[in-house]
Amino acid sequence: MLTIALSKGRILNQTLPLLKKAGLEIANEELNSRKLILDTNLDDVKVIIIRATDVPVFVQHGAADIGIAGKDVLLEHGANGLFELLDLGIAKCKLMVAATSDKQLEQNILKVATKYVNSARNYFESKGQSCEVIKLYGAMELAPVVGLSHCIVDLVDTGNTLKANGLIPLDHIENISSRLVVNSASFKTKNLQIKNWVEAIEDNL
Ligand code: PRT
Ligand code: MG
Repeated sequence: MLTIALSKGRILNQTLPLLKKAGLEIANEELNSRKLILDTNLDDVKVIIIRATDVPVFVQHGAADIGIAGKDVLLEHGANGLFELLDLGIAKCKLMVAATSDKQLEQNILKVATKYVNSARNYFESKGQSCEVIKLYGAMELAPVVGLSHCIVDLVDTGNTLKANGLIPLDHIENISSRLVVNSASFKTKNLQIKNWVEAIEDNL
């Protein structure tokens, strides 16, 4: 049995067609049901659909053999116990620093609001900039506007969300897209089955 963990939300809609092209289908009744473990057209493959941030956790601990999640989430989680095998090139965006003006970044200790605390800390440390990272779970764009922080680290696609909140994109930290990851133990014990799936997906990208 192979278990694949998918991120619900915007990544899911772009993942299902990729899986279908590789020969894996989930019936609409399954997708629309309240079940958390979904059957597929294949007897030996099950799919679980969970929050994006939980995908690397399930894969790291072997509760799922394969996972699909954003590079943002994977960077934040760390590479412990999992291998990144494929860039799926979907749900693309950029991890960026944004603020009301570039002057805001000129601080002895920069206050940064973000959901990506590890990525933010690593980025500013690598630049030799001292920072205080404030963890938020959403609406990061609000933080500089209400004086909670000097800047934010967040995902940017069109830039419309930043603009609507009076923020400008400043530093580019990382290009983000969704990646296929594999549990490192499963990669050994189920190597052939996993390799076949990865190749089938890759061939249809
Ligand atoms: O809702 P939940 O907390 O479970 O998770 P989530 O909200 O993180 O999930 P979801 O469905 O939004 O998917 C998030 C994943 O999609 C991220 O981990 C990325 O890998 C990927 N992705 C790609 C994005 C974006 N593009 C994106 N633009 N995730 C979020 N955004 C947001 C961004 O945070 C900002 O608020 O969209 C806004 C910016 O968009 P623009 O176009 O206005 O710049
Ligand atoms: Mg969401």
